Amino acid sequence: MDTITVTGIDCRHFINGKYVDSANSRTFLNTNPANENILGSVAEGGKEEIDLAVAAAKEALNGPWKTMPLTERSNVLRKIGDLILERKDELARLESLDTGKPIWLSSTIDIPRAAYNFHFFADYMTTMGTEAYQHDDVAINYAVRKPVGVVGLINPWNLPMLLLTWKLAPCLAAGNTAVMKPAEWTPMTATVLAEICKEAGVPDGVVNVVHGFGPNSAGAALTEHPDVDAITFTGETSTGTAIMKAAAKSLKKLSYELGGKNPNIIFADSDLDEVLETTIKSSFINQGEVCLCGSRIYVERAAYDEFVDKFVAKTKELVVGDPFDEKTKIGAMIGKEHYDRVLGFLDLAREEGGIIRTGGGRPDGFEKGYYIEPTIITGLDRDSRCVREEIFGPVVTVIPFDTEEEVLEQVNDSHYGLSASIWTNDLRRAHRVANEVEAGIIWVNTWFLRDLRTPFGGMKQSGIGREGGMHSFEFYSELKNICIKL
Ligand code: NAD
Ligand code: 6OD
Repeated sequence: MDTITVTGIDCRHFINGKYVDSANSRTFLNTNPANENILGSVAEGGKEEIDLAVAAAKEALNGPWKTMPLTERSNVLRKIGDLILERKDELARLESLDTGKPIWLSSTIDIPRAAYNFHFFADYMTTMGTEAYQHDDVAINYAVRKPVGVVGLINPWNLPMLLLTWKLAPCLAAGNTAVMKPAEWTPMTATVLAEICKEAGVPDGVVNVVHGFGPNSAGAALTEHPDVDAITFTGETSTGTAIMKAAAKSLKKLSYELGGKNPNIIFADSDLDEVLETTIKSSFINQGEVCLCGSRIYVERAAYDEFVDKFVAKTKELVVGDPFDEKTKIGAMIGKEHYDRVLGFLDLAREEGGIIRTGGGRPDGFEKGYYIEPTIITGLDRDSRCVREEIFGPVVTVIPFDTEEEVLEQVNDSHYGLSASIWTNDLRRAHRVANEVEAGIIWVNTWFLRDLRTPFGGMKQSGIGREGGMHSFEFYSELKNICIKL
């Protein structure tokens, strides 16, 4: 079969330490969203390949991985991080080819953070303790942490390597084995990651990759497999529902990082220059294809006109274009289907009476590629679909508010509850509002400032469970209580 040819990346499945073709030899095409050129073909996995990968992962649970001393396992994780950094330029290039994101972004955020995920958990895993209780001279109880077992990692396309490593590093730190199902649009860095794990000393069968689609394909086969003990999933809320149904048959442990419609709440007393600089990022970075992007912006009326004028002016300066051009701030959307969906929301905004203050469609000068201008919409009311639904593109709505109570009521009127940014110089108000906003992650006077020890995840339909530091360990391990009669 053909393999991805651009950089010689082999996009067959990686099972039990080896590249494997699909049993039926089926492949699917991988396209560069920036110019619509075909990059190569990828093996299309299904039930047979998932069966093979899960069997390898199950067997590896009782192999050398099980008995490897903690410090050695920690060193393996550290080495994975080192090897990611050694191949940083190559990985950044692959990530930008697959996703259409600007190369500056892959090389300064996606890939360094992927390495850091391993370096962080290499250290963190050595600090984890458990509890012990003595009951007079009668008994002593102590808890030991065991791996959950075979974990299925199902990944989206927006931050492919960053999010896959965010799952894989703690999964391995806790002694599990993994079957990874990368998003069908972004197969390349997952394959390289599996190779890197092998080179770093991860025994065969511990890390496996099966490429393919979601429903009726590799994703569904993984979620239905009776020997998969847990699924960690990042993606759309509706996919989360389908996975939960499938996983219910064998009562798998689930961790969900899902969609969001995150509010930015800007009070008039905040430092407008700082607000603007960060809001440009929180609105448009990665083409707005970050689950944490703030796409509903609420501005206190006293600052509204000034904010909108300056925000529009700064947004017009953003260069949209070739991801490999250093001037580019905004690259291409992931693919045609998503591009059409986002354009559909722009049409809807017009129909719903929205005023497009800048952007609003495809920029001039591109014959190929899925480019969309960064777009600011005002004049929409709270029931508009553009204000309520996740667009996952470079599109934000701006709405004025008069009181704290009013803005909180609007902000919380959503099925989503992933993150929020609050901008104010009043400490009491910052705390009061942060306390009331229904979201799992709240930033005050900043955005996407990450400390990997802290709980990460969403409320309501934005997620189930938390990851990060000990929260990741809670998910990727089982506590066993041992009671010894004295
Ligand atoms: P998606 O749900 O369409 O796909 C994600 C993954 O799930 C892919 O690998 C896909 O093949 C697989 N999949 C799809 N249907 C499946 C099924 N029935 N069974 C098993 N697997 C299945 O999501 P996407 O379009 O790749 O990503 C965008 C979405 O992800 C947005 O909603 C975004 O908000 C969300 N997201 C959330 C976070 C977070 O941390 N909360 C982070 C990144 C992205
Ligand atoms: O920073 C992280 O750990 C994380 N999970 C980011 C998610 C971004 C969503 O698109």
